[in-house]
Amino acid sequence: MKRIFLTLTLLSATLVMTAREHRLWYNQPAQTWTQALPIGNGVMGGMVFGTPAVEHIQINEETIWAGQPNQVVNPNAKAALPEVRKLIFEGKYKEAQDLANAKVMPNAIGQNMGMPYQPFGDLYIAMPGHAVYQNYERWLDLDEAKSVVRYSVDGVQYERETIAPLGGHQVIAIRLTASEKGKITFTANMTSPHENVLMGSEKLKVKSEEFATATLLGVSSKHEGLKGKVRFMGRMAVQTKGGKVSQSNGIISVEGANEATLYMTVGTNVKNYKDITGDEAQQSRERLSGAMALGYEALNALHTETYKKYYDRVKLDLGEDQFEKVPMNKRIEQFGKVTDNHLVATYFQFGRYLLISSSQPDNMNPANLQGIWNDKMFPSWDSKYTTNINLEMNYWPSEVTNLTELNEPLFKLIREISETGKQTARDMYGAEGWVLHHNTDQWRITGPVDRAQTGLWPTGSAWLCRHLWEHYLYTGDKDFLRQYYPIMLDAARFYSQTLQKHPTKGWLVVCPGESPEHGGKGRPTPLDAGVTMDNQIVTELYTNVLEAAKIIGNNDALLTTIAEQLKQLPPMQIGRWGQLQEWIDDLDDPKDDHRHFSHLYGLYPSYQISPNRTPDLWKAAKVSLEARGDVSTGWSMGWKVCSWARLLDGEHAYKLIKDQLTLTADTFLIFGATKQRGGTYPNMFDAHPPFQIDGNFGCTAGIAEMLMQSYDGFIYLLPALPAVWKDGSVKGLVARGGFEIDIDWKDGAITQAVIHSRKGGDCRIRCDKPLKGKGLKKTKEAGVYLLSTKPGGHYQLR
Ligand code: FUC
Repeated sequence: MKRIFLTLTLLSATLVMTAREHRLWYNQPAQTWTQALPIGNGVMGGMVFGTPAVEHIQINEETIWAGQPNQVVNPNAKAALPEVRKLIFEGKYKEAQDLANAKVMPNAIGQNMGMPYQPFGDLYIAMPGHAVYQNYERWLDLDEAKSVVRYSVDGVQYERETIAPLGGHQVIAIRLTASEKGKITFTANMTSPHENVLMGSEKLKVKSEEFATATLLGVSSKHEGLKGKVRFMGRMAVQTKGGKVSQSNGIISVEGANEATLYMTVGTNVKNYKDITGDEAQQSRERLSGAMALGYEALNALHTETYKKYYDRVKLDLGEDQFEKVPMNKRIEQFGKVTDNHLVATYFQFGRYLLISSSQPDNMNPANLQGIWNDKMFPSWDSKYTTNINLEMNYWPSEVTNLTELNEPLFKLIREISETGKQTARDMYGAEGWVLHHNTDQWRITGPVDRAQTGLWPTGSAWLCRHLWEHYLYTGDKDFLRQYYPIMLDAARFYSQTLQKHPTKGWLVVCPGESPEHGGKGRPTPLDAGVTMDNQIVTELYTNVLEAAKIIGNNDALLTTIAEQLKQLPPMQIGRWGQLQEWIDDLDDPKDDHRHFSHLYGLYPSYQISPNRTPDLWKAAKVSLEARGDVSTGWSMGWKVCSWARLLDGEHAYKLIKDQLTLTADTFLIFGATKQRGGTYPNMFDAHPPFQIDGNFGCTAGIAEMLMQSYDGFIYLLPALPAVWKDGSVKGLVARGGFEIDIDWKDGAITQAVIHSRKGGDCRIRCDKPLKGKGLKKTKEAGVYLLSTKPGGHYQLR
């Protein structure tokens, strides 16, 4: 009996281990970069093409950026800004814009506009005789975070497993196996698109064994007059079972091995945003030997364990996989026509996978505009950090989908720009505190870039501060709040000294500011004063600082000032067609379908607009969003999923998921010939177009928001469930207040919910359907229940 039980247990354990829940599966190699599959550990990123005859892995390392430590501030700005403000207040917007472009913007005096993130290069593995193959398949396994390629040649089955291991070893490892002994024969080499790279070779001692390594040394590019000074060294070596290994001219050859693992890494001289005195050769040696000393099995075990620690926290089941054998590109293509709920769950988990793979706690940089995956020397928008929505959107899923530690590189960036932003505040505005405009990069620039009409927007700093406060709300970590409070306070200090009294309205306003990146009807430029989004952002920062001060017991003199100023900030206004006004004047055009709908910042990510507290504004926000339309750029649609979820309209949110999961053809766009619309590439990357990762993250957060929301002191269970997700379950979403939420539902109604309380405390639950559970009390308000929890308590509701 005992033995039978043991066998059954082992069997079910094996079944659990082998059950594949989510993968991106294809039956052809990638022809293009947006068909290749991303792997990453936040430091190293790889795009695996899976071509049998010549495997191609495009390689990134997070610190390879053009240029060198750098700041951009126009010394004429301080003198010119009062005049720019005056012109705006006089309604001379065009003149204000011209003056700002001539005197305020750093590029007016030949300074650069921030540096691009650049690729390392490419790794190729050529296998002679593999041009003709059968039984081909490749996939990205989201449950185990690995890429697998499998095919056969002359009856021998070959397999390549590629990982970018988590757990502190910054390499990419490719294990090549075959169903027969002695069949692994290949040559491997690295190339780079950078100029004047040097190939080399070197012996590397790993434990007591010596390995031949091939190296590639390069330096990042000069850009907009700033010399490239990031030195990088790629390095690779191979471990084999059987066969012969040789190395010459940067090429590693393996002949007749039973099995081989190729390890590849990159070291750079970047120590931090202001120090590039590191030793790239030494770092590449250390990275490679550390991983090789462990060996593939141990490296992979550590990788899987580390990965699962994050990934397994949330499970989403929207139904069985009906299309397991349909390649992912086809599934995306047919999604608008057939119901494929499993695809939505996979897209959601892919978003979490991308954050785990591009934003690890000890990284130098947070996930950039493309995460860490970029094959272009000069990618769109430099693949840097756009802070008028894109960087923030990358981190929308981090708390709610239970990946809180992955915020760490974002918090590090905020710490660093709060240093560099002091100089910008002082030199540009003559103000204390710190400021960030609409872009930053590895060098943590904080001055305005591009044209005044997009770049002269000084509320990036305040927006980023909301991530600090929200982290506190989710975790209740007072030490964290104490550590970051000075940064929030100093961000507020900047506005406290730069807000202007509006000459006709009397309110205190940000000026110049703008509703990114467009102006109201009849305005020649976005440059303006007191736009709704700026008001909301400053309101939120001030409110959070005052709240935080109470929690940590701070009584800085500034608090009195900002409490006073808070009362003088412009309120949100409802305009002539019932819309939420985007600008201080009623300039909204009902035909405006601009991708940014910044005045709805107050609806999501913020919750200044809510159905319970501000029902009129909430209705007005709906009117605005309805008018904006659905189809747009990728990130805009991801944001709309979140926003429709906050408008408690699951059907409209789902419609946007369909719009987002529309296959984007991988063809060349002839400039001007095609109206750009967003969608999803065959590899599930979001298409702005081109690829921008924010859309993946925005939609992931939106899916979570459809299932559970938390603000106004409530936890909403299934607030925006579309009819098509009739039955399902979600486990491990996180609500503000530190509650972990599991929900099961059938026919659209909750069958069970479990609240796991991390810190104890009361929670109010809002749910349309009647709920019962131990300790759950009905309140006077219909559909609202009160639950008192203990730290570590689990509460089952039905
Ligand atoms: C903002 C957006 C663009 C793009 C860029 C990276 O400027 O308006 O659509 O996403 O960031």
